[in-house]
Amino acid sequence: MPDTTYPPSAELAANAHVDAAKYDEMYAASIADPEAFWREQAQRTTWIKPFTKVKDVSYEFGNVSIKWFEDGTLNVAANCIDRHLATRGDQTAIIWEPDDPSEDAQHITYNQLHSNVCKMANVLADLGVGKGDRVVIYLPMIPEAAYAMLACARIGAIHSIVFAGFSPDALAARVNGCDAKVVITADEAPRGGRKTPLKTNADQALLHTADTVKCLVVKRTGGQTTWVDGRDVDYNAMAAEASDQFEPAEMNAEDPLFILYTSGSTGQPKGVVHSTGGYITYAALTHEIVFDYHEGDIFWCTADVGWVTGHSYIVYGPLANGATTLMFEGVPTFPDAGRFWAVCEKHKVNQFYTAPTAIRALMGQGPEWVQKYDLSDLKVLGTVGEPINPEAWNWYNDVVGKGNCPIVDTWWQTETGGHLLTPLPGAHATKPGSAMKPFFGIEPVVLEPQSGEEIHTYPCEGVLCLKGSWPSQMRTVWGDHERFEKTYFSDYKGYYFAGDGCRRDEDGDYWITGRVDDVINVSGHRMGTAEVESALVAHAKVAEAAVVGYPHDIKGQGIYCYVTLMSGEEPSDELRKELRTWVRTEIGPIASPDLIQWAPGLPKTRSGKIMRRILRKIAEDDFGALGDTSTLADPGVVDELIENRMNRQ
Ligand code: 6R9
Repeated sequence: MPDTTYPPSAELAANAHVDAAKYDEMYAASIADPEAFWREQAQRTTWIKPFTKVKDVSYEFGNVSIKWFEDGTLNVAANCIDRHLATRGDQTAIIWEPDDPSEDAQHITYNQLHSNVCKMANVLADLGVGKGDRVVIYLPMIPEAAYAMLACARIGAIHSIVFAGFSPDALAARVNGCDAKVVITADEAPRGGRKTPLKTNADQALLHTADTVKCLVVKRTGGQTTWVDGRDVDYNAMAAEASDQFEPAEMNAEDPLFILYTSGSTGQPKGVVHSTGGYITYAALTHEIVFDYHEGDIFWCTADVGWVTGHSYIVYGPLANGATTLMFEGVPTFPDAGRFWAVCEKHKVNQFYTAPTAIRALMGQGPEWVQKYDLSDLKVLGTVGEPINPEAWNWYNDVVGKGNCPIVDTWWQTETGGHLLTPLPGAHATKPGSAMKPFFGIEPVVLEPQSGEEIHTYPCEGVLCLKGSWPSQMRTVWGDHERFEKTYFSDYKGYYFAGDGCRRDEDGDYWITGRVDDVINVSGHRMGTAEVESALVAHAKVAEAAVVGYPHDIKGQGIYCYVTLMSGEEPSDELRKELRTWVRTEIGPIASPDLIQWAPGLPKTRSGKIMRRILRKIAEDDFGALGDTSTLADPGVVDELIENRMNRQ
């Protein structure tokens, strides 16, 4: 528990959408009568046919079904664009800041957004994309990424964005996973002064997909790409000819808006499916309330649209609110460690939303990089993706916010579509490291991990679950509803199980303690240890591998791999290098092992299960407290691993 809490300034609280009294009143109302609360909140969405039914939800294992506003119809692109045209057609919708600061930024108005999205929709329709079809988007952080998302929404097609840092194999798996008709990519993705050959990656991926998949190529750098006639389509040439009008499709509230693949504790990433009506309502509401967004503000979320944060808080939430949203192509440290603050100054950013890993990396570069810039337009700071350590929180608060900007530490997941736990900037006295309070309509519970009983005492610690539903909850796993139920509704019956542990303090505020499953969080990116393990064992020289997270100063967690080689293979530095490259090509650079330890054997139970708990302790150098090792088949393995742990690199 910190000694200090940080209340909002009187001025901010007075002008905020929600102050302390209003939070209490609205939260209580949202729990007492969720139907009435959400019926009213959903009026912020423009419906073609208004809904009559608010929700129909069952968390009963074997029969899980989640529906919101189910008889309403709407179009998300019309909500994000068309309805703003009469009042704010000439207002900037998207500010685009390129990787290289010497290149011009772009200001795209709502009118221009409309025309560009309609053109993209016409191009996709020409390629045969219709309602319900899947489109994979594999693009850099360029305006066309937002056009592509909204063009799909306009048509009623389902987009699935694959982060541009993913490898051809990962791309192919996702294209095949959802049977996409089209992959939208670009020639190259500039990032941090380097260029990723996106089209070349797509070419490799498309060798492993159906022959009918088309590849729509956006020109970004003009770099050379090979061209497959009949498959590849030049976006810029088509768009130049396309009409700038496209009638938005009437979609049911429960039609899928997008699929986003995310890591779980086992096997292949799963396709998280989000709905149309509930998702847009919740993304817009949380964007306005959590960041206290006001008319005319410039909002910047530094995420990539390849992650859920970019979906909800670069594109859908802000645009549904008629906001000005900043889209940044680059990285925090290029051309130098002052880039974030240079962009804040240049575009007069009012709300800034980033990840703890970026804050920690910049903190290490010293305060002078921040102090060089005028950050007086900043009002609210946000963080997301992993627990933020109090040291980084304090630096963010003091050096970036100058003690004047409330920090919203927002806890949520790909699966939740929007923020679930967070302080509100005008309402709560924040605590460094705490995600604080439930958002409206959210009922967190702390369960005793073994019994699954709700803990009602304060303070307490356990696993974090949610009682009841909220509009932007994921609806299913694409093509595998059983997996959806098993992952989220089987361990603790009657609840949504988030996979995180948490503490609730004496004031009732929540502190996320991290994942309780085999998911690790590397620089705010989720990774299943099983994914890295299967990449490693796919290498011809690897017999077995076990992967765990360990504390890492900048990344939060690093990837620690125990590798057993095939008999006859010798450990070497070259092999280590080879395995790193191997994992990077199998999954992508974000999965690159930080440490590899050669392990002649792995600690296993008699039934053959790897005891990761022990491997985690050794990785953390905490082998004095290994706990119960009596079920190990061969306890000698553990001593060997401890003795030889210094061979990790
Ligand atoms: C939005 C996003 C979800 C996992 C989640 C948790 C961790 C996210 C956090 C946080 C502590 C926060 N997480 N926000 N942990 N404090 N404010 O990150 O989605 O990529 O699906 O990751 O990230 O462990 O379960 P996603």
